[in-house]
Amino acid sequence: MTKQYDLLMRLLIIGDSGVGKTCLLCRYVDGSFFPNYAATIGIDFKVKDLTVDSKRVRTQIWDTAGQERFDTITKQYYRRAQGILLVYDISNMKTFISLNKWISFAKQYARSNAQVMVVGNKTDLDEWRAVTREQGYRFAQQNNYSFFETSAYAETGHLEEVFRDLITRIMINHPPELMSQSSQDSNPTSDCESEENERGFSLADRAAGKCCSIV
Ligand SMILES: Nc1nc2c(ncn2[C@@H]2O[C@H](COP(=O)(O)OP(=O)(O)OP(=O)(O)O)[C@@H](O)[C@H]2O)c(=O)[nH]1
Ligand SMILES: [Mg+2]
Repeated sequence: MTKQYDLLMRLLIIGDSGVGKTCLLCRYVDGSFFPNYAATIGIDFKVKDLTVDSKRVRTQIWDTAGQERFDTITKQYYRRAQGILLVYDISNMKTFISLNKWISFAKQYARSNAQVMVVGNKTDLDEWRAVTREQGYRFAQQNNYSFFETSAYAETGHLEEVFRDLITRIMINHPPELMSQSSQDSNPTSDCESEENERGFSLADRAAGKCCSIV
């Protein structure tokens, strides 16, 4: 059978509950925004294919629950990720301070060469901004991570740019053989065992291996 892609990458989205991780994923993959808040239960993923530097890249993007009660489950997914998006809400200082906790998890459980990007979300709420762009940038720089501000709500949130930057960094820092196709990779739903997210992915998506949730 013809290979559908050259490289498979696993990206992980982490950060406090409510910062907009699921909305960022939906905006990036489906181009839509859900204003009604439904906390992620456990972990979900979506798949997006794109071409970067003439390589067909399949990204499996894992969306974790930010609520502390799911930490034990979500930590199990750090190891498989080549890239991590560390998200905070620019209108909520507490979520920015929490990045220290998420970084310590990433350092403890992720691969040492995982590429990390700090993402300040909800720039459309600039009126209520609590974390300056400079603070976000400096924090990322101190940790040697890249930095973006964006908005899942606004269509001009530059999400394509955010993900392309992360994918390019991964391609530079990871040996290609670690991201080539394997039988397990081609059937990501084999990782899934249990209930659907409260937000509810369709059965068709699930059957196509495009999403799932694990509690
Ligand atoms: N104004 C604005 N609201 C946003 C944005 N992104 C997300 N939200 C809202 O923030 C709330 C939380 O969004 P989610 O994406 O569910 O948050 P989460 O980080 O996935 O939360 P958990 O699943 O609990 O970890 C929802 O009410 C969203 O509508 C944004 O860019 N701008
Ligand atoms: Mg969520």
